[in-house]
Parts: sequence; structure tokens; C-alpha cells
Amino acid sequence: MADNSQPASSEHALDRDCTTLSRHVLQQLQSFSADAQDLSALMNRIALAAKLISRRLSRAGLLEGVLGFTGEVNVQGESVKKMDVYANEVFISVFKQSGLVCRLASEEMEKPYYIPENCPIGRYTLLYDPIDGSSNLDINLNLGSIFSIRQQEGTDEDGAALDLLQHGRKQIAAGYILYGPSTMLVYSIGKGVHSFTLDPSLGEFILSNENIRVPDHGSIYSVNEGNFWQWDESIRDYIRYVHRHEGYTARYGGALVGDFHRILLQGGVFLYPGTVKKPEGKLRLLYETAPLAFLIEQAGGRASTGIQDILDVVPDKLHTRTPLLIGSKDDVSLVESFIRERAEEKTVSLTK
Ligand code: AHM
Ligand code: MG
Repeated sequence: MADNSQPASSEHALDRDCTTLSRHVLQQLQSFSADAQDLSALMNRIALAAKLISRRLSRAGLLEGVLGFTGEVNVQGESVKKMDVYANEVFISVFKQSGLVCRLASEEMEKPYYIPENCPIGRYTLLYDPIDGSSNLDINLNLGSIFSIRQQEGTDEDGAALDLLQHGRKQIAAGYILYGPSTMLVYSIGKGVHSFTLDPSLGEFILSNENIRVPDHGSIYSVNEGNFWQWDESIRDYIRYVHRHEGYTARYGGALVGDFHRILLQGGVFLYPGTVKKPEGKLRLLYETAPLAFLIEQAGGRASTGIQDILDVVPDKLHTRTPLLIGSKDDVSLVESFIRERAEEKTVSLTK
């Protein structure tokens, strides 16, 4: 016979401890349909990738061949680190023989990676940045992984992946893993933003915060001010504004996931604007800016290039980059107002 004598609070704690990621996806979808089961299984595989990467990172300083560069340069022209390669392969491995994902596209690979045995039934593409914030790797600071899931459209026989060159509102799920003092997984399937913390004793991600809402305004601005003289005057206007007004504080960790996580929870704005040499900025649309834009909109915030919502940007190639302003809606709008003002001034001086 069931024991009903347990106090309600311990029942509640137990229930929370059992709210794993895969269960949460099913709860969100309120369905046990094949599609819901697929999405739940998919998130479970991403969680496995997160655990494998987290395990390796937690012992990185003790193991041979984990830290440092490989000597290769990736498709982005950036030096590749050993952990970039490992994490990229982890995501591929966890989706082999899953029947879930036919195609993976990552910041580290020039072209999408196909898993032919999954293709007849695999209806999803996983886009990901395996290790975000690689410069933090060798100094044991926070890192991340970013992911996005899209429905596979078309047969894609020549491997051109043209169906991926669509706006970010086509994403059906997105999220990130934060490798910090604890490992967290934050995700959305278009029904709010929820965070999970890895309980190492269970080896499971357990729900820690449901329906996260970003405040409409926050005191934090997060940007690499070392680029000050490379930016457009409008961005410098904004930075001068926060310097001259009380109530702003700067925070920049050099890893987008960590900086974004802070803004998501406390409000404010993260900026990675374009520079004179690189007007499109540094961050990649499909693996970085669009997934985080999906999350911030779900949390009640905004993400913009400065002139367009990130989720409306249509890339012209897989590795397209965009400038990024992301965070509290009032703070993103304030930065945009400086950009608009300078653009209007330019138009007026051209028409004179
Ligand atoms: P990565 O994915 O190759 O690590 O590059 C992206 C990272 C972001 O995590 C971070 O916000 C940004 O690059 C930092 O760049 P910078 O060193 O120019 O400030
Ligand atoms: Mg990155």
C-alpha cells in the first residue's frame, strides 16, 4: 500500500529531483506523441553531450592532451583548440545511431555532417557551437556550448543545406550549456526558458528554474571595450552615455554563454557590435546569435543587430556572422536609438 504519511515538502522535493530534462520536455508539450518523444530523446542526447564535455573539462588540468591548440585553423580562420575538436566530436557521437538527427552543422565544420543511417527517419538538424569562449579554456574559466534544433526541410541531396539559410523563427528549440562552478543547461522549445543543473551524484540535469523572465532593464552592460576605436560612432555614443550616467556597471567574461546567462538572470545588455574591419561582427548567426535570440525572446527580452531583430535575419551562408545586441528590452532599444540617431544624421547630411 502506498505510504501517504510523508510530509508534503519532502514529496515536493522528490518530485523536483525527478524533473529531469527529458521529462520536462514531455510535460511542456503535454503529449506522449512520437514527435514529443523525439524531442525529449533529442534533449536527452544533448544532455549526454553536456555531461561528457563537462566531465572532461572538470579534469582538464590533470589529463594529457586536453588543453592547448591542435595547430589547425578552422573554417572561421581561428586557431583550433583540442577541446574544440573533442566537443565537436562528442555531439556527433551522441547522435550516431539515434535515429533522431540526420545532419549536424557546427562552427567547427565547413559543411554539415551527415549521419546517413538516421536520414530516412531523422527529421532534425542540430546546429551547435561545441565550445563557446575558447579563450577561457586554458585558464579554467567558464565556457559554454550553444545549440539549436531545426526541422529538416527538403531532401538536401547535394548536401548544400540550403534549407538552413532561413530566418531564426524556424528554430524549434534552442539552448546552451554553461560549464561554470556547476554545469547548467538552459533551453526553450518555444514555451518559456528553463534551467537545469547537473547533479553529479545522480548524473542527471534537474530542473532548477522554470519560466525565467529577463527584467525589462538592468544595470549591466557587457562588451569588449578594447574595441572602442574600431566601432561605429553610434556604439561609442552609447558607451559614453553609460559612462556618464549613474546606475550602470560593466561585466565581461570573454565567453558569450556566461555573459548571456548573467544578463538573462539579472538584466542589462550584451553587445558584440561590428567593427570598421568587420562590420558583421564576430559572432555566428546559426550557432550563436540566433539560438540566444530565440531564448531571450522567450524570456521577454530582445536581440537585435542594431537595425533588425536577429530572428528575422536570413543568412546567405552557413557561417554568416551578425552584430549582436541582446538582453533586456529597454536596454537593447536604448542602444538601437543611438544607432538610429547617427543613421538619421548621415541621411540628412547626404540629402543636403
Ligand atoms: P568562440 O566561439 O570561437 O569562442 O568565439 C566566440 C567568443 C564569445 O564567447 C565571446 O563573447 C567572444 O568570442 C569574445 O570575443 P573577444 O575576445 O573579441 O571579446
Ligand atoms: Mg562561440
